[in-house]
Amino acid sequence: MDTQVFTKLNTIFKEQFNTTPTDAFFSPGRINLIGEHTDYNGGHVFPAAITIGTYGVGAARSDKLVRLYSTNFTETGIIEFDIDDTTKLPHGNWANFVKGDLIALRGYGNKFEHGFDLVIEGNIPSASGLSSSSSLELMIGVVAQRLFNLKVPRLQLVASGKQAENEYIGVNTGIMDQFAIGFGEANQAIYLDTNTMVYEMVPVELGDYVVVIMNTNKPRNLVDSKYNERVKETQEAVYCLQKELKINTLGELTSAEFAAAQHLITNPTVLKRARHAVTENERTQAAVKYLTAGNLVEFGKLLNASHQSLKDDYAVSGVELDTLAETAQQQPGVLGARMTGAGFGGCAIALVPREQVANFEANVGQVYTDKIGYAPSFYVAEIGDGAHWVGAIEEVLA
Ligand code: GAF
Repeated sequence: MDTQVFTKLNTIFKEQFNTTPTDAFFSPGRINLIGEHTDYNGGHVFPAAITIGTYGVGAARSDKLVRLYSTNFTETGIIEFDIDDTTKLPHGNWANFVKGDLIALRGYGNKFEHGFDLVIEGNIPSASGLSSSSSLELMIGVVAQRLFNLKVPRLQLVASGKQAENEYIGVNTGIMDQFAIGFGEANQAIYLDTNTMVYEMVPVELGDYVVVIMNTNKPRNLVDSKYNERVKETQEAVYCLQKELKINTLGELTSAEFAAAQHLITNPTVLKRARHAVTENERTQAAVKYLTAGNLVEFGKLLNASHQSLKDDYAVSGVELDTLAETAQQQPGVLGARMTGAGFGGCAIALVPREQVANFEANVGQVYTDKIGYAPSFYVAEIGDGAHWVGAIEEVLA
């Protein structure tokens, strides 16, 4: 499969750039098992890299040009700029993620003495909330490592991706997506405390169950502005609580501590947002314990509770995600289901008995199509490795 994609990209590279690539790269997408909208609140997250993602073939240049081509956005053709040029491309241009990432990497003192050519192709469904943007950012990180021979720690690639998102694109995301894509390993999820940045790899052993990804296929609008609104609301909650508590983030509070101090938050909307951040952090810690102990039933219940909280308190769900998650929760043998990622469309996940997957997809698909007017898509999630250099092109194609 990979060889096929790289063979195709190798041909396109030659057609578009009239030269040959030297190296092949892959950067995955991610799902988040639980711990949603906690990463910019100093809480815990539990994401995993998946086997779908962004493929790339590239080569260093001797001049300072960067030339980019994506088979997913053929209408933009080749995008070309000087590697030192920081001017933003028009809003929505995919290459802004590349530029933003290069700027962030340079900010860490990395020197780019020359440019590069890169052809990419992603198989993450567009606007699915499986983090195609972080996948691209980390792709640029591993391309830079290889083609500029940068000896940078992986965490710097991760931080650069987040910085590109926050400072260049203008969405105040946390670090979960880039971290999952930077540090992912096959069959393991990452239990990360975003307050301390201490993390642990946790084997995802699901026995007779699989994680099914359910895509709403809803065109996503306003995600960025709504996302930034949630960031502000939870920051406001922290300011209110700081009148009496010595905290910097909501992730520092247990739900009992929060309950005792919640009178300090007078705005009912802000109160609900904060309650989600605090309770979701606790659910995440408990969920990891249950998964590690092999208690999938309790793990699944926490997935359901997470969805409820994201719907009622955090208001980042919507009729499409609710229909998928709530219909999934009622299917035979299903242990739990919830939206995954930022929300407002995108994907949900469900813990489904392997032998029930076909029935599950048929039933949930039918209910969703009847209610929403178009069909969802389903994929069985496979947890894969983080962003990496795949190899020298001639070896990859051999
Ligand atoms: C998006 C963001 F990029 C993440 O940082 C995280 O906040 C997530 O939404 C919600 O949990 O994917």
